[in-house]
Amino acid sequence: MQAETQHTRQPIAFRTHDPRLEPIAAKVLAGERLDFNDGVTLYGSSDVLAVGWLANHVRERMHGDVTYFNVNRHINPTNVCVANCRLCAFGIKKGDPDGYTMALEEAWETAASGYSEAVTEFHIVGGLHPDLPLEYFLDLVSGLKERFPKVHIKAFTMVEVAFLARRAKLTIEQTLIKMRAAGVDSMPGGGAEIFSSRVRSIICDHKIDGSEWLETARLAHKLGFRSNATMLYGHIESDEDRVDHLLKLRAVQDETGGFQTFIPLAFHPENTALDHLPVTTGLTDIRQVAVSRLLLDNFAHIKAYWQMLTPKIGQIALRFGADDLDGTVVEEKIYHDAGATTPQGMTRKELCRLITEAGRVPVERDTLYHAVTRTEDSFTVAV
Ligand code: V47
Repeated sequence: MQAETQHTRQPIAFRTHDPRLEPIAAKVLAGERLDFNDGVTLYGSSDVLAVGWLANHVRERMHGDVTYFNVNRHINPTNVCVANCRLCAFGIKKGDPDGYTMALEEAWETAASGYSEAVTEFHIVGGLHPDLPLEYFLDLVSGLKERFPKVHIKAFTMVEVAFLARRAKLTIEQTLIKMRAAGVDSMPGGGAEIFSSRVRSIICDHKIDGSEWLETARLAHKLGFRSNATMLYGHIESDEDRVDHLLKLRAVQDETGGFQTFIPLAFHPENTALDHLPVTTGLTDIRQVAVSRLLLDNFAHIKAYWQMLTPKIGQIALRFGADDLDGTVVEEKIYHDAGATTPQGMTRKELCRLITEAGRVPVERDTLYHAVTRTEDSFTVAV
């Protein structure tokens, strides 16, 4: 399979009390692709440990014990947003006193604060601001590149790219080319939510639809950008919607190979219009990581985003299919506005302890998964 590198492990027999998992296990052990029905069965199985065992088998086949992490900093230049998505606690309408928009100098200063650990990546996403022109975002990025030339800039979701293109009356390609010229190196995976139009029309009807998200990703990959992909789960979607989402991503990946990492995102209902919904449970989160690893056979990496999962569940996810624990982050807003009680950031030392105590080997990476070697406050990247 495209993304796999082989690691040798002692064979251990697969065991389950759910006979429906037997044929799926046979496929997984033979390195065969799973289909839609297999995905639904994995979500519905009563034997979540067996599902996890299979995902762990694939994860170890691909990465052995290696677990990646990176030192990044999130920057959210504005929370003002024209969309009014029910899923979101971050976006604020223009004119609301809780809205903020950083002046460029302020955004650059934000980037500089918390820079002491030699950040290798800026992760930049924000609201769909009704007035900020594309040039603001291009200047933001080029100013960051000027000040921090070694830092990889992972910026703007497919939703933001499509919005900025429309506002600037440019095509998606023209917009992406301008972004690249300004210094955008790759793109984060947000805004994918769930591709099902039924669900999308309820949780985020103001966003581009699923096929536009996928098409924007496709165009970005064809221009040479790598990007991530996400899925928001744990709200009103069905198991079939989740499988459909994963298989649509897998199909684009077959075509472009441009996705690096998949990040399942658990819905946090607090302070959203869907606050009557319960939060996901630990086993739902863990199963989601495992099913993602099993269905996305052409994605090299599955990320456990500890900010959303909590550090404890994030650590357990490392034995259920995840090979990446994101990240040091520093000041996360989107989940914390939606009630996340996890710390805003984590040091490299803390991340390494979580990984080591999970029986894994921590490897610091840059955004493109090159190993990073550190000396005090600087770093080199093995390309
Ligand atoms: O697109 C918004 C989600 C995403 C809520 O690419 C919510 O490396 C839960 O995409 N509850 C932004 N989720 C975060 C994101 C991300 C995070 C970490 C790494 C990467 C990467 C990408 O957060 C949004 C949306 O799907 N979101 N509101 C909420 N109330």
